[in-house]
Amino acid sequence: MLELLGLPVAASAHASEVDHIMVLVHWLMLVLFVGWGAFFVYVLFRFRSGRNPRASYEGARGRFASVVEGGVLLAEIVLLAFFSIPFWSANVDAEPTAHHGTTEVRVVAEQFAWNIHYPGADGVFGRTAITLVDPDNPLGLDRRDPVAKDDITTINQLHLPVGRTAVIHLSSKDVIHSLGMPEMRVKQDAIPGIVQPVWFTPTMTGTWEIACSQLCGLAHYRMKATYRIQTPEQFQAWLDEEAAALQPQ
Ligand SMILES: [Cu+2]
Repeated sequence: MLELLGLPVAASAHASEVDHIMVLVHWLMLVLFVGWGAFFVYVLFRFRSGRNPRASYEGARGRFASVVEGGVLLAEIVLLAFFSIPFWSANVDAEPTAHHGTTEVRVVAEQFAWNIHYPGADGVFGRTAITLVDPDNPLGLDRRDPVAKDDITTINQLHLPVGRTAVIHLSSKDVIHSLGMPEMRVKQDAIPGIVQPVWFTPTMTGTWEIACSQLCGLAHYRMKATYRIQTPEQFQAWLDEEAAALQPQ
């Protein structure tokens, strides 16, 4: 079943669990589709006008329909209670489980780009202010703030190391966007006024695309970024390179 769904590669620690739930939901949908489809064809034949010239005002008799409905309800309750809710509480609601520490990064969505903000060597995000936002400084980062001096910012380029839990502090400057990272099995709305943590642990290196997953305006179609999962050494080398580029010439 998993192959039939044509899902992208599963490249994060929780991905196989998401896929498992998706497979279960699709099995239920398949059973319902075939079952209800067969019932529909049966009804078309059984209650054809040739045999039933007058409409019945009593409707269906017998308890078959309620038993089937009860079975569908039960299957849905099992999916929710034993799969979806436990998954959500362990992978979304819980504190991030740090695998070899965490990589903290801010992602600020705007029409129509993804602004990425790393805290730099000191591990502390510098101050940002809406009054400092301009085309050269889309994050509004205050470089006069001592802890902001080493901060690294990029546009539409997210780098993360493999095997380490990534915590993305996601927000938006204007309208609702959505951070979609299919290979990580991550999708989270970016909502103005809310900083939403998103966390996951990449398990595979590769280069993929972040696509905005909420229709956010006329140029929504081109609101995409590249995310690159690298070995810790490659990631550190990239950070060093970016940090070196920050030094005044
Ligand atoms: Cu968008």
